[in-house]
Amino acid sequence: MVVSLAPTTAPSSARAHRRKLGIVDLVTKNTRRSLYGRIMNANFASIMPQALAVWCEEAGHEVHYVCYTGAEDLLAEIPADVELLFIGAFTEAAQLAYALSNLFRRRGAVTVLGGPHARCYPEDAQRYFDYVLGFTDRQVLHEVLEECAPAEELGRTISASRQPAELPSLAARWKFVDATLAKSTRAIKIVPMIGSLGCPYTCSFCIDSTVDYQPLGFGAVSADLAFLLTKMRNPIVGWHDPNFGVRFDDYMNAIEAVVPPGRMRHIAESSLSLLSEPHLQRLRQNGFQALLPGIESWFALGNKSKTRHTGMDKVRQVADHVNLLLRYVPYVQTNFVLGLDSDEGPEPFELTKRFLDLAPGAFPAYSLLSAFGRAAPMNLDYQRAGRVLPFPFTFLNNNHAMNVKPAHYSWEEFYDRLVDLTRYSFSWRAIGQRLNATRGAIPRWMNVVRAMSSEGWGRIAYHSTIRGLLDTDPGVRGFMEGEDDRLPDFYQQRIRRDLGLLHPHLPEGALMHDPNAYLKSVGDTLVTPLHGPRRGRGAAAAASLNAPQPN
Ligand code: B12
Ligand code: SF4
Repeated sequence: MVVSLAPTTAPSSARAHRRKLGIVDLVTKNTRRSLYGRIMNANFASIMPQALAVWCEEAGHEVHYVCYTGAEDLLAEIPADVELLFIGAFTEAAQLAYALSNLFRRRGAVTVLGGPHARCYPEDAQRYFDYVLGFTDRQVLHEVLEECAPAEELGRTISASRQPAELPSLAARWKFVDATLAKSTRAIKIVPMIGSLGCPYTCSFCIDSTVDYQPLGFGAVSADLAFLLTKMRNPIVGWHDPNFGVRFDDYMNAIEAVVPPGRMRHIAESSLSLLSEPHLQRLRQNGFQALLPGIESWFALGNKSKTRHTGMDKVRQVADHVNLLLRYVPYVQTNFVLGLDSDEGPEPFELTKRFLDLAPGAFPAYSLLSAFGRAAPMNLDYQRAGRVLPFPFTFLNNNHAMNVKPAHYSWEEFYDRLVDLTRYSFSWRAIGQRLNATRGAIPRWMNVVRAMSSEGWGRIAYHSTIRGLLDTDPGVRGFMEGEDDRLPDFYQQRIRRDLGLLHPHLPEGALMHDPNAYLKSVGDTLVTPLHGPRRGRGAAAAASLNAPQPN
């Protein structure tokens, strides 16, 4: 990570008043941690809450930082008398964030939301927070720290005009990183790092398609890595760059300048188009242990896999490429999006099964097509067509609900095929084949644990439940068809269970949201909602893509 900042002068009012601040990074939305969650949640900590903690301390404030992994008692860890509470949340943790905000506002605190949920749903979040931050730099933060005023009605939304030019160094963040890693198992401790923001490409489904690419300084990357070697023996670095591998040579030079061979391991999300054999050779030399390329679809997004092929031709080409990756890197996760408008009938699902047969060593991660508010320009099309369903935020994590009505599937057909594919992917046979095709103790063990945990068997059970409810619960069917906006009991109970003791603090109205707020904010109108599936794979449909996992 990034340029070290010269010690800053605290703004005058901050010097005059040392505030007591809470900073919470909500990595999960509930206390029920699967086996995989127990091993991995602390490894998914975000960088920005740590950066804010550094900036706030540099400005002279007292900071209480908590990375919530599901094991902590949040109310015990955040002092009851904080003056300002910052919460970083993905959309799946929005309702937990709203409940916390409500509770702390009642105690007299001013609350601030940042992170993916704030960027995607600011209109909703400002009803429950005093401040909702988009791009956040030191200046935006100081504005909040100075003003620190409770909202009269709607919270104030503030965003810098662009991503910050610099972030605190790893050395400055270290005490927060260290406190979080103390919560993870000894075998896997992943240090969150970032070397660039934004992306030079413009895939219209992606949150970064409109954000300029900006390296944060390769000298700073080297400095961070050199620092890390003084702290851990054989560290694992998890790169959070939206698109790792742009400026590939600069990155590799920055690593090679300070990291002796064999001293560090890395994990990165990158597209197949960037993973040529010469690049893979260099990644291996530099200790890259896990790569997470996005394949997304057999009928669209060929540019990400560097192929013009579609269908079975693409399956063969991508499987060959993924097998090549596995010769250089022990762990590969392939990301797919299910339910895209370019998909129709059994073929996309059957092709994915053929891919699993041809590249058995890769761990498949499936995301259900999701439109996260204003994450991507493409979401306007879904809203305009009346296809976005008001599933509560807590279900919007690419798995617990698909909030876009599929273009070419009935829900029954979609869920039948989804359950079938998930069963195929995490059957004993597939687990055994994956084990045989993977090298190294940790990658092999990870693949088995993930398959048997919430990521595999847990998904089979969950999707099968939804499929059953489509037959037996008219409320669920009506909701998913967009004919009834009353939230079915099944979902209400899960929210109650997810929020646990905080459920009574969920503010009135915060269970549901307006799924078309983005469209309304641009002054556009809704086209008549669709009932039932549409047929035919048209050009417009093929263009309507929203891939929840870039790269
Ligand atoms: C790296 C990454 C991950 C990493 C690290 C996650 C983490 N905890 O940070 C991993 C692989 C673990 C991950 C997992 C998931 N991810 Co992810 N991930 C990303 C990715 C590629 C980059 C995000 C990033 O760190 N950018 C760099 C930071 C510095 O920039 P930024 O996020 O824009 O943040 C700015 C502001 O938002 C603000 N800010 C950020 N945090 C905070 C906090 C506070 C308190 C404040 C005040 C401000 C603030 O300041 C920053 C500077 O301006 C994005 C896609 C993208 N291209 O952005 C998806 C993305 C964030 N992920 C997404 C999703 C859905 C997931 C998963 C649910 C997927 C899944 N099913 O497992 C999980 C959830 C994990 C979790 N709950 O922690 C969605 C989020 C959508 C949403 N609204 O929730 C995104 C946007 C991808 C998409 N679909 O478009 N992810
Ligand atoms: S999907 Fe990947 S390549 Fe496309 S804009 Fe987003 S980060 Fe860039």
